[in-house]
Amino acid sequence: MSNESVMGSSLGGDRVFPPSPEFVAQANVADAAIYQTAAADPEAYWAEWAKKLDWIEPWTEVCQWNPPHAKWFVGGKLNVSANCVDRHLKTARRNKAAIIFEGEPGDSRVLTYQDLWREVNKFAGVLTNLGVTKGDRVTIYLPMIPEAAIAMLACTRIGAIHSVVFGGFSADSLRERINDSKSKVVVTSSGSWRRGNIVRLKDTTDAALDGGACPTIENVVVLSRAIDPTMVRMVEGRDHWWHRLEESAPRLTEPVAVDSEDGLFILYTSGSTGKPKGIYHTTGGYLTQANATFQWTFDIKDTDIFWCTADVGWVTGHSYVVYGPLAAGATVLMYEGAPDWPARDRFWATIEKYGVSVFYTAPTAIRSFMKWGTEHLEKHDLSSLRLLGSVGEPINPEAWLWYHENVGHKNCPIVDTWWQTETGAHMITPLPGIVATKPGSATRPFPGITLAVVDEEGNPTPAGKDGLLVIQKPWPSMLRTLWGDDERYKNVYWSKFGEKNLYFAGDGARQDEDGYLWLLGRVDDIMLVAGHNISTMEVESALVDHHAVAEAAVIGRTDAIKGQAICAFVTVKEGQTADEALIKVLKAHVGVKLGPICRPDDILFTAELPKTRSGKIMRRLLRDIAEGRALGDTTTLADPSVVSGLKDKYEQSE
Ligand code: 6R9
Repeated sequence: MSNESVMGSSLGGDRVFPPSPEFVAQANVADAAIYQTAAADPEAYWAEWAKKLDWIEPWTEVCQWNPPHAKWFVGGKLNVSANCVDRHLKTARRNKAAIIFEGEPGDSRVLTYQDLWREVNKFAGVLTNLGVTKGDRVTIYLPMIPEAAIAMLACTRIGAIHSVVFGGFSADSLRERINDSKSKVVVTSSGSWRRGNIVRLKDTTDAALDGGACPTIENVVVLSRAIDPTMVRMVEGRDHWWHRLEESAPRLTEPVAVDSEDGLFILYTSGSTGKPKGIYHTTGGYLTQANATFQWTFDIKDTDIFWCTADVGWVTGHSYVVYGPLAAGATVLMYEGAPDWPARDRFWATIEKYGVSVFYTAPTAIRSFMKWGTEHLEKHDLSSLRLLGSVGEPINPEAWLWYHENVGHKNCPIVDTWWQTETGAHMITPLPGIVATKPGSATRPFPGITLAVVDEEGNPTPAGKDGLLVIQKPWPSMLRTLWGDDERYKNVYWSKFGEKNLYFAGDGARQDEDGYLWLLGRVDDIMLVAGHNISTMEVESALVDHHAVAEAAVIGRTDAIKGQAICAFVTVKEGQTADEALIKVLKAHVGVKLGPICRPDDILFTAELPKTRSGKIMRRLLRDIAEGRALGDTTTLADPSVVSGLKDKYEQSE
């Protein structure tokens, strides 16, 4: 990782986009001195943010750091649902929309803060009646509907720890997560809508539980959606309809006082090998940083309509659909279904329908929109938008510019936010009123975050050199451990640099002369070609830069001479011909953009790339294909047929 980057300004660092004077004039943060203030005393700075929450008992110490274990706001007591709901009722926000819901078939609902308060109270009563108490785990397996947020908040009201499992996961994945967390209750729905089809979540839940496969589960709560309730199998004594349970539940449940370091949630992330990691977050620090980053990164005002397209099954849905927006008293939009249903303009129609002002999505979605063409956007008035965000993967400069021009009509700042399930909230992102952006760079750490790019020994790398991203000081919303496996927690995140106590994020990065951070993807994805470190991300960006290319995934395959050879899997835009001539053109294009060393050795065209269900490209599987190995774990793939198809195609091309 210590080699000089061979790529110069290939990531697009040559263009700088300062915020407009109009944006600056209204920005929540307009004075760059905040960076120095926060850096001078991060604990004092975070304590100021924590004070913006309602505490039942004050903390006695801001941060206790016994590497690698941190405690924040030690001794403080609070309740998350009281912070996300009750406290807004005392203000003018009482009748403000908390959640605007758009169902895939076009059904729509608005819950004010008062409505949300009523629903959270009732469902907290349901959970209590089922015997759930403080510290118990509840698995939530729901689609993107308001009840997902209601169930999460109801858990927090009584101090239960939730484990949300993405509604697209299989019975096996659900079972593994229920058993690892030893949940008492599963909350699910009979069904949900996806691309005009009904997803039968209750059937999957049954498949996970049947035959006593989840011995800790005592009750299943089923919300009725999309399926005639008489057609849903209900197991006597175990399964109960949500609305029936509410009939006999108390209308009010007082929020319990929870210790700042009591558990808030577990969220499983799939490691590249082995069983999923149960990322464990606690209460006070998490809520503090979710609230802070939500308000500052997105420059949130009371008048904003905020739309984060992530599912609540991912951390982005936890922090920026539920906890950040509701702690801040904002209005958040939740959309149930697919971006291309009933047509490819659904997102733009939805932005127009509700007047969305801040829009937060992922590069994988942006690349699909690019592939589909701009005619879908042109049908809609997107002038309500004032800020755009990106999360999940490095955003290719080409995709950034497309987003800027076609969605942001060239006057919305773009916040490219780097963070992880483990970090709980944004760690690297521009503050849109004070940081000029560069397409492809997540810019600089959020105030109060101390991080660096280092070499294999943990020493900072000079500007322009590739290295490893590490976090140097504990931060409020950091994971506290891996659920039930503290040894693994220490090994995965803290062992690489030993005594230096640096959090190893697993991502490659580089800092430029201006101190801007460029994320290079997972370290496992960085190639070593003839002694040069080449980031898969940069070759992908060079390919996507060509007008014919929609998306690219690049991997290094073992090569006897060069160590690794560069192998690219490419999808083309609609109307482009994928042929031998284009392969030649693309190889030459990358050679010119990045230098001859970066020219792909092989290019294979494909209709789809293998992705995780949260939209990240699974390069590990592409390496398996290119190196002729049996495929590794494919359970987190969105569409397993994509890889098997690719494997056949690759073998034929050799
Ligand atoms: C929030 C989320 C974390 C990994 C992370 C990195 C990649 C996320 C990124 C980004 C470059 C960004 N990642 N945001 N890479 N620029 N803006 O996605 O959490 O699902 O745990 O994934 O995603 O590789 O390490 P999670």
